[in-house]
Amino acid sequence: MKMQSKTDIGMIGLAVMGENLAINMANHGWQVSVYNRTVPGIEEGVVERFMQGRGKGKSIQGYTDIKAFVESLATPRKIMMMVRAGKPVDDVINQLFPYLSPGDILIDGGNSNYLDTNRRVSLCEEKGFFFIGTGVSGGEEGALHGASMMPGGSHAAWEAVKPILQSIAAKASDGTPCCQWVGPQGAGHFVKMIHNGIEYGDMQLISEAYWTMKHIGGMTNEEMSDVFTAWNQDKLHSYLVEITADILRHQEPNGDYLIDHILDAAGQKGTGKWSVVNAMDLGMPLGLIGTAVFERSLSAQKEMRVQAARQFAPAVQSLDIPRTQLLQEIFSALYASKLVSYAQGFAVLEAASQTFDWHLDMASIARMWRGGCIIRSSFLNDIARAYEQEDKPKHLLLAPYFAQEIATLLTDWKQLVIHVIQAGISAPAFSSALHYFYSLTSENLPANMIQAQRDYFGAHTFERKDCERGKFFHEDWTGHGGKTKSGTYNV
Ligand code: NBP
Repeated sequence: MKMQSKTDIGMIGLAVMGENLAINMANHGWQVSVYNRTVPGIEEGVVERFMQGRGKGKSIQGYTDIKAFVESLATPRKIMMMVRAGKPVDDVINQLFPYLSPGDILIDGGNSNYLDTNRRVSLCEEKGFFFIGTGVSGGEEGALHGASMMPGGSHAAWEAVKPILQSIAAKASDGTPCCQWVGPQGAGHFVKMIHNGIEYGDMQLISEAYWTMKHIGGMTNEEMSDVFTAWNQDKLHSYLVEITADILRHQEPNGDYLIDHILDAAGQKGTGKWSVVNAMDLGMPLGLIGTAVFERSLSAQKEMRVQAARQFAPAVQSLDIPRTQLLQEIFSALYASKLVSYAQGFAVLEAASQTFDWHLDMASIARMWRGGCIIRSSFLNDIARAYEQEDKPKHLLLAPYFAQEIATLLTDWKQLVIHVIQAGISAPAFSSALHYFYSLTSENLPANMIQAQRDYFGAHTFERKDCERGKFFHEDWTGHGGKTKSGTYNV
C-alpha cells in the first residue's frame, strides 16, 4: 500500500465553513487532512461525500477515524476545528488529547465564547499543547476565497500557523492579509464577538434607512436599490450596503420582489447578545448594538406585534419632505450612527484590553476588518488612521477627522430623527445613536438626581461638584435618617 505523505494541517468539521476553508487551504498549496464525526442517525458519509465531490482531485486526504486523522499530520500538528461552538469544541478537544504530542497546535475557528477560549488555552498549555482561538468572518464566500481572521491565544504557536492562516485570509486593497495576531487568551474571539456586534448594529442601521426611505419617502425597491448603489461608491462603501442594493432589486420568477415576501422576524445566534453582556460587565455603554439585539428580539415577537398593531392601529403620518432633502437626512443619520456604533465597539475593545491586559492594537484590528469580513468597508481605513496618530484618540468620536464628520452630519441627522418621530415609524438605532452623542458631549447630565435618589433611599453616598473626586458624602435627607453609609463600589 502506498504511504501517503504527512499533511500540513488538519480540518475537523465539514459543514459549510470547514469544507470551504479546507478547499481554500488546498487551493493555496497546502496538504490538508479532513475529518468529520460519523454519528449514526445524524448525517453519515459526510467525509466520503466531500472526498467524492468538492474535495476530489485536491491535495486533501479524508478520514473518518480521528486517530488516523491525527497520525496523518506532520508534527507539530496543526488542527483547525470548525464545529459548532460550545460543548462540541470541548468534545473534539477531549477526543484529540490522547493522540497529540507536546507542541501540537489546536485552532478553534468557530464562534466560541472568549471565556471558553481563555479556559481552553490554559488547559491545552498545561498539557504541553498550544491553543489558538481565531474568529473567522466572511461566511461561505470568505471561507473559500479569503476570510478575515482574528487569532489569539498561545502566542508561541503563531509563527507555525501564520503562513497557512495568512495565505487563506482575505487581502486588503494594499495587500495586507486580514489576519494578524490579536492577543493572548481569548482575545481573538473577543474581537470577533465585537465584530459581530458591530455587524448587528450596521444591519439594524441599514434596515432603518431602508424603512425610512420606504415609509417616509414612498420609494420603490428599485429606487432604494439605486440609492444604496450610489452610497456604496462613496463614504458608506461597504459589503453590507452593496448587498442591500442587490437584495432590494432581487425578483422572484413571477416578478415579485423577494424582500417584500420575507417574514419580518429576525434570528440571532448569540454573538450580538454576548457583545452587550460583556460590555455591561466592563461597565461600557454599547447602546447601539444593544438596540440592534433587542430590535431583533422584538421583531421575532411577530404575533404579539400583529395584535398590538391592530389594537393601536398607528397610522404612518405622511410628511412633505423633498426627496433630495430626505435622502440627505437619511444618509447623515446612517453615517453618523455608524460612527457612533464603531466608536462604542472600539471603546469596549479598549476597556477589555486594559482590564485583561491584552495590549490590543486598535489600528491593526480596524485594518484586519477591511477585507473578507461582513463589516468590511472603506471607512475602516479612517478608523485605522485615527488610531495610528501619535496622539491616540481617547474616544473615536474625538479623533479630529471623525469630530469634523459628525459636525457636518449633525443637523440632518437630528432632522431625520425628528421626522421619524413625526411620521410615527420605528428607527430606534438612529435615535439611540443621537442620544448617545448628546450624552457623550454633555458636560452635565441628570445623573446628579440619580445619585441623590440613591443616597436618599439607600445611603449610597454621592460626590460633590465643589469637592475633589473620590470624597463621598451622605445626607440625612428626611431629618430622621441615620449617619450610616452604604459601601461605595461599582459593579
Ligand atoms: P455548524 O455551526 O452548523 O457546525 C456543524 C459542524 O459541527 C458539523 O461538522 C458537525 O458534525 C459538527 N459537530 C457538531 Br454540530 N457537534 C459535534 C460534536 N459533538 N463533535 C464533533 N463535531 C460536531 O457549521 P458552520 O456553519 O460551518 O460553522 C462552524 C463554526 O464556524 C461555528 O462555530 C460557527 O458559529 C462558525 N462560523 C460560521 C459562519 C457561517 O457563516 N456559517 C461564519 C463564521 C463562523 P456533523 O456533520 O456530524 O453534524
